[in-house]
Amino acid sequence: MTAASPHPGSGARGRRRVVVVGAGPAGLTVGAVLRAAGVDCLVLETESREFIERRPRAGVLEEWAVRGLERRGLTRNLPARAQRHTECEFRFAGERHRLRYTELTGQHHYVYPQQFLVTDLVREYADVRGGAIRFGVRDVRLNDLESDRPSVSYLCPESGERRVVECEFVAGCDGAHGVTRTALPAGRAGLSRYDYGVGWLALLAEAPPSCDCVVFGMHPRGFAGHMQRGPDVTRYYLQCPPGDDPADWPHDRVWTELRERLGARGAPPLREGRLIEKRVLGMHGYVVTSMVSGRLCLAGDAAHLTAPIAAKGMNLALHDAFLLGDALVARLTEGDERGLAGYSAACLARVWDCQEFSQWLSEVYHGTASGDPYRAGLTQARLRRLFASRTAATAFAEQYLGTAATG
Ligand code: RFL
Repeated sequence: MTAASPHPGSGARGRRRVVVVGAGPAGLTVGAVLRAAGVDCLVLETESREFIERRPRAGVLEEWAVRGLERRGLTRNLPARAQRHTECEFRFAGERHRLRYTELTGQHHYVYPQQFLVTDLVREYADVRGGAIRFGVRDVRLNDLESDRPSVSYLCPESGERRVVECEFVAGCDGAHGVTRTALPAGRAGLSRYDYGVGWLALLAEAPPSCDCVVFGMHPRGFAGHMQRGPDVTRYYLQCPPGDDPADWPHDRVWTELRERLGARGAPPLREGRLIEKRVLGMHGYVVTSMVSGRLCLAGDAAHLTAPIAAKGMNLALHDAFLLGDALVARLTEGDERGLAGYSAACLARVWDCQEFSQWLSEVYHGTASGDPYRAGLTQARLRRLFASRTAATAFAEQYLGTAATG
């Protein structure tokens, strides 16, 4: 990506102070913060506006993240549309166990589907704050990132012409499959990876929730999860072999398996519905060990991925975006370098905290079905401790709510 011949066939050239690559929660939040401070920027996105406003993914927002959005004037619709969650339920050995995390910590979760948040952020960035955004761009390339005049180029969707945008900073917010991470110079930015060795069949059902809270089912046949997304849509997860084909999971097999794994004494029956999304996620994580190189700053999934085990990815993306947006504003309006200098370390403290919690929780979810009696024994010990010790339950609650993390 940092080739010597920067923009072959270059056409029109332009100039902005910041180019943000990617219009997900991270990129749009950075853009909205920049626009609120009057900083000129451009957001580039490969998909269409309609597509990103409908793409279902995450749904759980931590309270500190909502407060952060609120402080930046980014919660126009959220208070009216988000649900407030105060407890979750673990089901194992045929019994239900409630963990009342709000009672323990005073903090709660919000359930607000990612596509609602993205819709709000696009509107705020582009329509309200007048931010420039190009949808449907192709072949985004980054150049001269180590100089003080970096540039980003892309193919214009209408004309097919290459446009070049010179800038002062590039915010790499293009998710797990984007191009900005690959622009980090080899050898300088370390990448560490972890593979959980399991897959999750991620499902969206056109059905009301089957319980009033998030449910985690630990079963000898594998983990199963239930998460509300709205009055008529519910997300379910089923542990499966990594690389399984979603086509091997027809409607009846899915619901039989969910009933089995989420079954417990006194549990309300599952409310079945048409499956509108069915995809297998390989459960893995990675962390880029410096999120800044020259004039490129990464944020969100572009810099780190946490498997959706603990529902952390969107929250981490927002945490990065708050810090990056504020740091860029300080640098570009007052010449204050301190935010950018500490940016990577401040983000990574929270990122590693979430990686560690995901590992711990993964063993709780997956040990029972591992076929290894030692791992199954560890799972049982962790679950017993959670419900025998208020201190252990509070420590879990703090990590689940993201209040234990520093930064
Ligand atoms: P995104 O949301 O992937 O946005 C990146 C954007 O960049 C675009 N793009 C490019 N644009 C320009 N040039 C390129 N070369 C580009 N390549 C890509 C993409 O089209 C996209 O619009 O990254 P961001 O902003 O860092 O946000 C991260 C979150 O989306 C992610 O962490 C969460 O969805 C993870 N996640 C969850 N996180 C939570 O906090 N709570 C949850 O409950 C939760 N559930 C989930 C999840 C992720 C899931 N999947 C699909 C992996 C459930 C699932 C099923």
